[in-house]
This record gives sequence, C-alpha cells and structure tokens, in this order.
Amino acid sequence: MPAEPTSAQAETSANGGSSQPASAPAALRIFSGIQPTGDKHLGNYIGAIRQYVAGQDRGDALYCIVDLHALTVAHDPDVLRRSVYDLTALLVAAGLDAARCLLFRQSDVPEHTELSWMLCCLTEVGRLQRMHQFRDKSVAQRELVNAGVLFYPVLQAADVLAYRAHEVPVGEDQREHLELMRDVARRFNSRFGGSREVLVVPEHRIPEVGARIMDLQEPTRKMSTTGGTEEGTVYVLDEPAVIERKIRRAVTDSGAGIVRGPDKPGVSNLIEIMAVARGCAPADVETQMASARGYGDLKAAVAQATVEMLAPIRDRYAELRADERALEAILGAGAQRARGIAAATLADVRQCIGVGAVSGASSATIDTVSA
Ligand code: AQP
Repeated sequence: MPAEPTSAQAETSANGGSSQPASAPAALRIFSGIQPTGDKHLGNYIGAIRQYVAGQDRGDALYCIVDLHALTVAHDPDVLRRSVYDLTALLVAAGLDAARCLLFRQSDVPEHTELSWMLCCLTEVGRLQRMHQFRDKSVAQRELVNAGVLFYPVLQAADVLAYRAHEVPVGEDQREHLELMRDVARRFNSRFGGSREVLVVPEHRIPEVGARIMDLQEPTRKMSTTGGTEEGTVYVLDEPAVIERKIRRAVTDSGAGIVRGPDKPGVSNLIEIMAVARGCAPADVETQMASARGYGDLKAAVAQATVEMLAPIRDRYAELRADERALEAILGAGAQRARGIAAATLADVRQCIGVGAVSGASSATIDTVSA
C-alpha cells in the first residue's frame, strides 16, 4: 500500500471541496488522465473509463483530459478544443459526476508542465527511448518524431505526482509508464526529500478482466485509437447496428469450443468483453455458452450485451454535448480545485529542489527593487 501524502500544506479534498489540514489522514486519492484525441473505443471504456466511474465511490478521484499530451501528434487547434468537450460529455455520460470527482483540463493547471520539467531533469533519456510506446509511435510517425513523443511519459508522471495520487486506474498498456513514474518519484524523494516522501509513489490499478481489449479483426493486437482496424474497433458512440455488425464479423479461431486460451485470442477477447458487459466472471460466460451452437451464438450474445452496456451512454451523450457552457463550467470548476492541490505539491517540490524563493521569504524585496 502506498504511503499517505506528507505535505505540510493544507490541501483541497477532491470529493468534499473543503480544506483539510495535512495532519488529517488523507483519503485514498485516485488520478488518471485521458487524451482528447480520436473517438473513445471499447478498450478505453473497459480499461479506463469504467474504472474512473467506480473510483468516485472509492476515494478522492481526479480525472484529467490531457490536451497537452494531444499536441504530440499533428492536430487542428479548433478540432482539439472541440474534442475536449466531446470527451467531457462522454465521461459525464458514462457516469462521472462533478459532485463526486474533479474533472478538468490539463492545460488549465500549469503546475503539470512545471513539474514535468523538473522530472525531466531526473529521467534518463535512454530509458525514454527504450519505452515501447515511444518506439511504436516513432515508427508510425515518420514525418516528425517530435521531442514531445519522447517526453510524453514524463509529463504523464507529472500529471499524477502533482496530486500525490495513491492509485492510477489504467489499462495494461500503461504498465511501463507507471513503472517510470514510480521510479521518478522514488528518485526525487531519495535525492531531495530527506526522510520525507514528498512525492507519493503511486500504484497502478489495472482491471482483472478487460485490461487489454483486442482488435476484433486482429485479436493479437490491442484495440487502439491509432493502430487498429476500423472494422475491429468498437466505438463507445457507435450506433447499435454498427456494434452488432462489427462483433458479428469479429475474427475467431479454429475449433468450436467457447473457452479462453492462448491459442484462441479472438474467442478469449469476446468472452472478456461479454464478462465485463454482463458483470460476471469469464468462467461464467464459458459455462453459460457451453450449450451454444457455435461462434455465431457467442457473437450474438456479445453484441447484445455490448449494445446494452453502451446504448445508455450514447443516449445521454447527445444531450450533454449540446451544452458547451455547462461542460466548460464543469472543467473550470474542476481546474480551480485541482490547482489548489497541485500548487501545494509544487510549493513543496520547489523548496526541496532549490528553486524559487525560500519558503516564507517576503516579496517586499522584489517590490523594493522594482520600485
Ligand atoms: N485496448 C485497450 N484495452 C484496455 N484498455 C485500454 N486503453 C487503451 N486501449 C486499451 C486504456 O485507455 C486509456 C487510454 O487513454 P488515452 O485515450 O489517453 O490513450 P490513447 O493512447 O490515446 O488510447 P489508445 O487507444 O491506447 O491509443 P493508441 O493505441 O493510439 O495509443 C488508458 O488508460 C489505456 O490504458
């Protein structure tokens, strides 16, 4: 279990919005970020968004739409702004509730980028170059492999560490990035923290079922925003008929048994999706499908369960997306409270690392010089 925050600063509770002294036992703090790029797919929903919703009842939950991360790929500024609202509406439609969590836009809290620079100076370039996502994306992005793609995991570390989060809900593909952020936090603490855990070393929370939803057409590759097949990717906002078609056409495996196994990636994937959608264990799906006539029955059942899981989100989304002022109000209020937390961490970090005024120094000196 990770250690509790030790800051001498008073911080804002994500759930209650009230200030609490640092000596009070801190609640479990949960943080995760999600990019406003592309349409969110079933993998994002099962691996991440469902966990976000559940996290609201487990602790102080902060969720961040990471628009700065989205700058690492070529983008249109207007589309990016709109995409932030698209994603805000989707997250609220999926069950995020501004009264029970903080939902905000990364670029509204400049502490993320400040901390990111400090952490860059504690991170080996070689390790960043060896990270799987960097290698995959630098191959895919042939025209301009910008430095942001390399430093992306450091900004991600700053996102989490700025809030001294204990837990980070993510899918399996983020395990390597989580390890980096844990190591960077430990390095910071051992170099600059003295006996204090200034930055909390977070744990990842990867779902037991659905940690890696696979592309329906290429079930040995994860369902993905940039690397997947269109027909093998189910989007959260797909119409029911489209979801049914994509699942009906899913690639399955040789043999007729509806059981999971390393030699059955397609069927295993469908069983996992069904288990999540029905809220049961994969083994229960295997039992329920024991008398099925073949993969056709499995696909029909998975399609029905998936449509039932996603249709309510689609319905709520349309109404929420129409009101950008309301969405902006959620993000603005979230950012204001998030800044209260991040600013306290950064004040500690600056003191430890030796930049900025010494804590308690009067600003009068500055006033005199400038007068
Ligand atoms: N296939 C997946 N199964 C389970 N979880 C997944 N996640 C992504 N794909 C799967 C989890 O969803 C969150 C993604 O957040 P994001 O939208 O900020 O990240 P992303 O990288 O744009 O999403 P993709 O789809 O993974 O894009 P590509 O493949 O282009 O990089 C994370 O928690 C992730 O683990």
